[in-house]
Amino acid sequence: MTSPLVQLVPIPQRGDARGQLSVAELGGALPFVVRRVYWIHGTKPGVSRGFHAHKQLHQLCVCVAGSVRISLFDGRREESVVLDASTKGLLIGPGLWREMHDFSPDSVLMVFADSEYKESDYIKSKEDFIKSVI
Ligand code: T46
Repeated sequence: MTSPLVQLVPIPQRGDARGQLSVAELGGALPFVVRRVYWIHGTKPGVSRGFHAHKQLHQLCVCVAGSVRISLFDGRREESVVLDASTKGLLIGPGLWREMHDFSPDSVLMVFADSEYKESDYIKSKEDFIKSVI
């Protein structure tokens, strides 16, 4: 049986009368030590992003406001998921072509990564990616 490409992890939320607080911590929602955090916001209407894979990077994506659809492709299968709650984390490991579509105007996609930014870790050609995984 093949394992799903979309790996969702629940982000615990500690709500009280004041509102919500969500937490991603090592050993909880985060299976790796975080070395970088970035967030994608102010995405213009109709814009899609991504269109690359990573050689080694592991990431946890959480859409902390609004929504976005992320599609993952391993060279054979494609799966897609809508991130529309700050309680829904998506783990993306290496060897997956990722595309982000349908950003809502208010979306803030926060990404926790296990490595600093390295241009050399990107595979930006889909053809090269497919060759590397098949
Ligand atoms: C990913 C998806 C989910 C940096 O200087 N440092 C960084 O940490 C990042 C992530 C990007 N950049 C620079 C590189 C580009 O000049 O910011 C610019 C935009 O990055 P990029 O076009 O790679 O952004 P996306 O949204 O296509 O992809 C990003 C991540 O790069 C990627 O790792 O998995 O989000």
